[in-house]
Amino acid sequence: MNASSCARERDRGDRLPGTRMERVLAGLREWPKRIEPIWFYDPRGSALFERICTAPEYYLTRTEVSITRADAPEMAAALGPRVVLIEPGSGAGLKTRLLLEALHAPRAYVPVDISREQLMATTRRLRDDFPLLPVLPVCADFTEAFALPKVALHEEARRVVYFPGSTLGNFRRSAAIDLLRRMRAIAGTGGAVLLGVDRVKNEAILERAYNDSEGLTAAFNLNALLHLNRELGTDFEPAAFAHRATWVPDQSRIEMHLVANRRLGFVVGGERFEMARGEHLLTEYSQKYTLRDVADLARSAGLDVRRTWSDPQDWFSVLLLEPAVPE
Ligand code: AVI
Repeated sequence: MNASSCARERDRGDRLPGTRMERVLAGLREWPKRIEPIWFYDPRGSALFERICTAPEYYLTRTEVSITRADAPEMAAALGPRVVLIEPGSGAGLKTRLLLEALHAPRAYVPVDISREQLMATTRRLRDDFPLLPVLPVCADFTEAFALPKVALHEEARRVVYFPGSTLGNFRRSAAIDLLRRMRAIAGTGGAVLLGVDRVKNEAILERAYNDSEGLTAAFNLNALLHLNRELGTDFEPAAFAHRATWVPDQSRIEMHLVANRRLGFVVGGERFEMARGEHLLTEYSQKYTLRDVADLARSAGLDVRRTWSDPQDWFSVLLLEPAVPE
C-alpha cells in the first residue's frame, strides 16, 4: 500500500477482520479462495481503472455522466440550496463537477478519501475550478466513522452524501446496507444520499464490460497479485493466472476471478497454498440492480427512494434517497 494512506488502506469491498496479512490469509483459507478488491488499487491499478472507465465496452461511467449531464438541473432542484456535498472515495470526476455546477449556492464540497495524495490532488483541482466553493478534504476510510468539518454540521446546511459509480455493487449485501446506514447517519434527518447504481441488463453487454478488448480489466485484475507481492512479500506468478469475469444470473452480479492455468503453489506469510489447474481466486463482486433491489436495500438502511434518473436504455440510474419517515 502506498505510504501516503492516511488511515488503513483504500477499500472497495467488505472486509475480513484483522491486520492486512491476517485478512489475506483468512481469504485464502476460504473456499473458493478470495482476495479483497482493495488489492486492485495501488497507483498502477488506479490508473488502469481510470482507463477502464473510458473503454468502449465499459458503459457505466459514460452512461452515468450522460444522466448527470442531462438531469443535473433537476437533481439540483430536488436537493435544494445550501448543500454540503460529501463524496466518499476520491471523486471530483466529471460527474461531481457537473453536479457542483448545477447546485444552488452550495455551502461546501467535502471529498473523503483514504489516500492523502489522491485527496490533495482532487482538492487542488477543484479549488482551481471552483474558486468560490470551500473544498474541505477529509482523509479517512469512509467505511468507518469519521469527523465532518464544522460547516457541514451547521444547522442550515443540507448534507448530501454523493456515491456515484455503482461502487455500492462491490460490497456484499450486508456490507452495502451498513454503508448506506452510515451514509444516512452522515446525512442526518434533513439530508439525502445521491446514489449511482448499475442496472441488470443483457448478459452479453455486462460480460463485455468486464472483458474489454484492450485487456485493461484483465490487467487490473492481475495487478492485485503484483500489489500483494510488493506489499506483503507473497510470490504469486501473475503469468500462471488468467482473468475471468462472468455474469452470475441467480446472484445478479458479475464475478471476477483469477483462474490458475496450471497446478501451482504460493506462499503467504509463511503459509503455503496450493491451487489445482482451473481453480480460481475470487477477486470482486459487481452487483447489478433492479430498481426494486435498490429500494429494498435502501429500506433496509432506513432510506426511501424519492427520485430516480435513468438513461433512455435504463442501463444505469441515479437515485435520490432520503431518511425514511417512520410509519
Ligand atoms: C469500482 N467499481 C464500481 C467497478 C465495477 O464496475 O464494479 C470496478 C471494476 N471492476 C472491473 N472493472 C471495473
